[in-house]
Amino acid sequence: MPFSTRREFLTTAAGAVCASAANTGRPMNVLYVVSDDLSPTALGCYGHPLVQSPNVDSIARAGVRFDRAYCQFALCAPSRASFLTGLRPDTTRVRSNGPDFREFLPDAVTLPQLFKNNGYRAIREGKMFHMGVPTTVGTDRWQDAASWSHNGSPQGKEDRSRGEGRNLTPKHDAGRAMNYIRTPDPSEQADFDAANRAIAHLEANRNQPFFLAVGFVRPHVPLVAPDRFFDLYPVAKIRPFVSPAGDTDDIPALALRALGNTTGHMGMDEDKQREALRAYFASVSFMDEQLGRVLRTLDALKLRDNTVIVFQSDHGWHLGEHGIWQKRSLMEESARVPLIISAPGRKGRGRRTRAITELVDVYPTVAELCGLTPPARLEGKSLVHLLDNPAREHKATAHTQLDTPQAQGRAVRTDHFRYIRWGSASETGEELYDHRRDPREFRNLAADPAAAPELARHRALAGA
Ligand SMILES: [Ca+2]
Repeated sequence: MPFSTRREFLTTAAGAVCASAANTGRPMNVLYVVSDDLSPTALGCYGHPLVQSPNVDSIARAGVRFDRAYCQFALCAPSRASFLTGLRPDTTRVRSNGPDFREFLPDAVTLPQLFKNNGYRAIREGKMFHMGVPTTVGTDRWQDAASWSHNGSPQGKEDRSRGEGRNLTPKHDAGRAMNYIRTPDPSEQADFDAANRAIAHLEANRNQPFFLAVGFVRPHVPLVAPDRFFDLYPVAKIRPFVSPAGDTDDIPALALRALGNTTGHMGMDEDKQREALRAYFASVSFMDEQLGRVLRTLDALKLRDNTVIVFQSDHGWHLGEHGIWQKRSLMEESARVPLIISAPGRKGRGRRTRAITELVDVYPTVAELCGLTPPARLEGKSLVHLLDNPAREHKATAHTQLDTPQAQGRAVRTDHFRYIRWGSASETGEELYDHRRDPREFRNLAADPAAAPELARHRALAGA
């Protein structure tokens, strides 16, 4: 615990105890930002050569960038139920985009709820728990009212937005179709509204402790962004991902079936893939600009020195690697997430960590940074030690799950390997990738006798 003197512990308006920022004596606030379906590979600070994300990058300069952070489930609802309760999917039992975690865990204390219970204003604007995009944008379905002092649902036109565009994969439903719109007016978008609302909350709560959660829906499809963001990415500059010939030949048939209709480039030829990438990058930059408006207000109100900022996604996203797009895969591109944490006074400022970490670790981390006592049954491990010393190790394994109508998948990531096991009533399949030699996971070693010892070790690590 970084705060030693009693003086640094303050009582909140409601008399609950929370930590204060050492150098301000004010309670430690939280700005918690989740960008939906954001791949770490599509951010400037994570090394993308084209993508412009100056505001996300600014958080990385002020905090620690996690290079090997993994989600617990490669799908919206299960992942969000997991990191917001601090419990793994097998505990929340949310394994699809349908059930509400309260059906199984009525007494869970969620991350925002912990803050609310400790006298904070716990404020939601946008997608935090599951939200069907575009179908339930603007509603508070699944948003767990018990977690919030304010439960806000920004409005957005989504695929009903004005502007030019096209659906590159018309056979897919609205929540999956690679549909994009170059819209003339940003103000019709939920993320623009979310930023407006977040700014108003910062101004209204500048003098009291807040946990402000902002859930941006971009770059989840439909990929809607103002024209000028598309103009940042001329298609001639965009290079679709090229996998080696026969790349998917060694992926188990059950795995390919489990991935469903987001393989084979979703039927998009190279030109369409370029258009899809452009629209995705434009959506990332549009989201980034909304984030920037919120950060500028935080700075204008001089709140940065006593505010923890967490920026993350809910899971990764394929951009054509192995011919796969979107989420619902257990490969590195879908399991790995962007995670950046900036906390006042931490020694790791501006550095990155390669420690193996999980999104289930975020809850105990934010609680510790604010001096709050989290529920005893959390299943993650605080990352605070990495914010002071990013060179340290954290965990030996990261676990990601995926259940689809075709199969159940379990993956474990270790320092050098990714192991994936698929199972259905009648079939199984395994994948093992050596990240030292094959970071793009082109060669499945599961059938390679030379890899048998590592296969056995990872089977055990993946558990039952
Ligand atoms: Ca998502």
